[in-house]
Amino acid sequence: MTPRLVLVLGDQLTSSVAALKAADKTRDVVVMAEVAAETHYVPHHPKKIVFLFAAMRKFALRLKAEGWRVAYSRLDDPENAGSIGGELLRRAEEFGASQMLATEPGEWRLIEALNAHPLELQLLEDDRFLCSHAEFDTWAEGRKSLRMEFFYREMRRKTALLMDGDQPEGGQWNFDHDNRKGPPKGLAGPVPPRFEPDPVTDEVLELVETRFGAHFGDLYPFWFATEPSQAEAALDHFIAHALPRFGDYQDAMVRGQDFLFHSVLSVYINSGLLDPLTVCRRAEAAYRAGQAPLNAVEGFIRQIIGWREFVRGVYFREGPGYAGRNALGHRRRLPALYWGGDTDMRCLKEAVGVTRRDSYAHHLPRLMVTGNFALLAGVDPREVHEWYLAVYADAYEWVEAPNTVGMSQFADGGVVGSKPYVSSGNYIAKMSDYCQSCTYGVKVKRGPDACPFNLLYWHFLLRHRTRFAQNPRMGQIYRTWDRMDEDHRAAVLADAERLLARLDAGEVV
Ligand code: FAD
Ligand code: DLZ
Ligand code: SF4
Repeated sequence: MTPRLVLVLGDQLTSSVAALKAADKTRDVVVMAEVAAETHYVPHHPKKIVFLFAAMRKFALRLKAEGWRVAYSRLDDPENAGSIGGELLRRAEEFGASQMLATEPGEWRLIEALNAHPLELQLLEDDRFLCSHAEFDTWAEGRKSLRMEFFYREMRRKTALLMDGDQPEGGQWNFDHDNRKGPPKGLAGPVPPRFEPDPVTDEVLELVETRFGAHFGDLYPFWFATEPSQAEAALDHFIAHALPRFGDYQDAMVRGQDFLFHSVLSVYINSGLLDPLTVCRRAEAAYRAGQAPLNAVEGFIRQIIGWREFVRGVYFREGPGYAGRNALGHRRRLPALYWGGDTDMRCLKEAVGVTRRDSYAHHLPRLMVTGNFALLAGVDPREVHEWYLAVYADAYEWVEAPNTVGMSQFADGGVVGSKPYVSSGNYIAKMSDYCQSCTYGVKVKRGPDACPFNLLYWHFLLRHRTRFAQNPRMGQIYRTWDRMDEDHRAAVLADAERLLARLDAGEVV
């Protein structure tokens, strides 16, 4: 029998991925390829590229050890065709194959490329998720709006995680109101384990240093796990040292504390090194053993079986044009400070700083600092989306786009969230220690020293008054504005205009 090609992409690194489960070890050839097209469609952070290539190379070695025939293409192989489609054609010729098996990629871009490929394709749904496309569509059908909370309850019932019979453990589904504590002075979390690069990773580090030195982001020190046993050690460490306080300080941001009590596991879960349900069961076991409180464990599990599954459902249901949406008509260029340019805003300096160092930032800097600022300033959501997709090691479009285009930029017009996540400097001051060392005054409402978030907050709301004034959760904000002194209102808007003009002129803000 002629062999079939079995495509395994860089974020499908587990033997339980659908295409491998459907393949025949004695007949088929696994195709894995490091290709320029995937590294360049956005300028990925060098740490992300090292992580993927090192994890891919090690996965290929494990597959070979298990008896698979693997055709692995390195980026610097002279015959490398430069794209996934090109490599499939080259391997088809080499092995005399005319058919291929693939697991559905997490980006429409690649799904479309595979569907248009001349080889005969069997495309299998990625069943590493709890909720299939059909199940999500059934849940979503006929609903006026999609709300994560109701979807999440379905997932709790389906998995039986934190259930007490048919009731939620502790008598309520969601303990979010316990999870909004600002950081007390001196708050410090454990540092996630760091893994010394081994010879495989060292070789990739050299390659990436030569080829991607110009991309935004620090290559060294490289500390990510690149194989399942290391990722499991990172999970163990999180459960023992950070999970107990995950809930309390989920929204806190502290200078010099890049991770606080967050798990830093998304990079491993999204690439296949960790199984999401196993991660949740480990967290639940810690609760049942009295090692972590319910608000922490429920909050953590909700992120994975709730938000993670929900945004994936939205991405696939909304279709290929989703990442290009721009419901608010925002057109501003992304300011240079996102790529490491200078800024006087302490919060942005911190958020971009950790992103540059570690290809990571936890949810709050992503949502309430870089995301909030881009939305308030009216940056083109396409540019914002491409930035998030490039700079974070956990970013693939299925999860990044609904979070950025939807949750953070409201560019989908309200599919992911019912109202935009915007705030003035007040919220950042409450949840962080950033404002204490900022050039701007968070309590200053206008004038050159005013916190830019304070100015742009009102500018945003007024720009979009027609759209948002009718939103029942936002009417009160507009009433507050209307009650302010007229001269004050005019001064705030004029200052905001000046600030935006300075941003457009490339001045340091
Ligand atoms: P923890 O806080 O420890 O959370 C535990 C796990 O829950 C995460 O590992 C992740 O798997 C899951 N999770 C938490 N929040 C979300 C969410 N909103 N959507 C999906 N999964 C979630 N997450 C990505 O995995 N990839 C992205 O490209 C990505 N882009 C984002 C862009 C923006 C603008 C925003 C606001 C959020 C984005 N997120 C993304 C969601 C979230 O910020 C990250 O999952 C989280 O910060 C990863 O760090 P952690 O592993 O320490 O998470
Ligand atoms: C992100 C990425 C990068 C940078 N490089 C590769 C690669 O060379 N080969 C590969 O198979 N996958 C890579 N990936 C991940 C793919 O882009 C990913 O599979 C899609 O984004 C779909 O989720
Ligand atoms: Fe950010 Fe404003 Fe606080 Fe400065 S004062 S850190 S700009 S929120």
